[in-house]
Amino acid sequence: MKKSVIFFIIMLCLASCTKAPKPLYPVPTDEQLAWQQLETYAFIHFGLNTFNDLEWGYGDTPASTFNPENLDCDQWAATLKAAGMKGIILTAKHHDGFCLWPTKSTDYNICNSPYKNGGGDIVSELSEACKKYGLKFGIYCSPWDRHHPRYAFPEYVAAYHQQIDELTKNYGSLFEFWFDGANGGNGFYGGANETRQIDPDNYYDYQCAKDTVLARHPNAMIFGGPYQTVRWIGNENGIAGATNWCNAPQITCKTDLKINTFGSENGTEWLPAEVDVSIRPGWFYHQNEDTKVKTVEELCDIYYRSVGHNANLLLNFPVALNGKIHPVDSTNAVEFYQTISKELSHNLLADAKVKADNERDCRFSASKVNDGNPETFWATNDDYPYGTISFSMDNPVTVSRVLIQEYIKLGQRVKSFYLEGEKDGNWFKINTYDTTTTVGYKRIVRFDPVELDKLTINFEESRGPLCISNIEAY
Ligand code: FUL
Repeated sequence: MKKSVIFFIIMLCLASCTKAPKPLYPVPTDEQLAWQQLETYAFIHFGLNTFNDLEWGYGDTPASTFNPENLDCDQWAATLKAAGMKGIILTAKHHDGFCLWPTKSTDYNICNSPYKNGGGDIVSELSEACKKYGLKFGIYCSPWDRHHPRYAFPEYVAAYHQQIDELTKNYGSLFEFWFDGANGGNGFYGGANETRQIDPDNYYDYQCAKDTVLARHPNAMIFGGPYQTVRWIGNENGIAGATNWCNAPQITCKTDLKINTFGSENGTEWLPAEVDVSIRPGWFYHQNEDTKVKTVEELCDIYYRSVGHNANLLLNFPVALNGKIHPVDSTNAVEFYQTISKELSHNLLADAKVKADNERDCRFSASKVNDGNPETFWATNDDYPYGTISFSMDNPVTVSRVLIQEYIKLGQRVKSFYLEGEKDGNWFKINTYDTTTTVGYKRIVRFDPVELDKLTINFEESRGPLCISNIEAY
């Protein structure tokens, strides 16, 4: 064939292709997208509180009580890796003000503890262990400081920024920086023993804090404060909203918690949610909670209600007095990961034939939802903000989970959907445990096992044409 004819045919094909749907704002940044793909990572709460059986040290506990005898950050990293965690966030400083690294900002730090005769640096040890085990590393540095004599005055803000400077400069690449939301109240404050209140949105100079973090770690997410790039889910029970938008208004320290939990369909910011929850009742280790570690079943339920509800899961491990993750916690966490991996291991739709009632064109055909490529997606026409997609199996299968992902680079769209099955020509609605409203990056719905030879997903309402990149069933 002549070159000009081939060129003509190519041009004809391109002309007949419709365009991809326009983005429906807000949309994620590349960094937010990469962060959402992490899905599960761990928190470590460890510090003076651990050695004094406290959750919120008052700020007067002597540094000399910090004495882990067999501290082993490799054990933390190895355990958490085996539990499927993609990274670890460490409480470098909690509200009591005690710093786990040799900071120059205060003498209330690890240099004045017996640990390694004052020569230790746990932020460095954990950062190294994370590198060794291929885990990302993040830092929590509490803005509230119940020890510092000048808390609530400008001098503390300078000290806090010095801490942020040290932590962002000396410990390698960070994937997240946590500004906790607990702020002000009573404390030691250098012996003043009083109550001090501040305005969290303005006192800490969060703008500068964010600039420092992002200048050195452009991929890092900011948790908390008025310039956050990811949002708190609004509770510490491990549960994201049944409806969960990444869209939200700009959140400040004063925003209504409901916005944190559900996001907001008309929100103008892309603020994906993070669910933080501890594997024990407390964030720090207490021996009397050795019998209260969350069971594998509870952890799986948390997974489905967080990752399965379009949020990241930040699962906390309170490191014990000996400086290690307790065996009950590690056993349950690893078994939890194995259970979820097993439950979601064999996608029953991988080879199914797919059909939809509306397809934008061949580049956005229904078959894109099970081609294993997250970059391709099924899309409907601009005037079709709904759609039905069906999967036919060669042989009947038993299903109890359906997993759906939107192509969120173009915005979160789906508002409601429902599932139907067909067995021997009889259709039935599938009653799910999980709500079938929003989808976003990921929605997993659970239901009692049903046998079917056809599965249909009816997307009833969407903010615009559908853009679905992946559908799986287990
Ligand atoms: C809260 C803190 O007050 C808790 O102690 C814990 O650190 C949790 C993750 O955040 O706001």
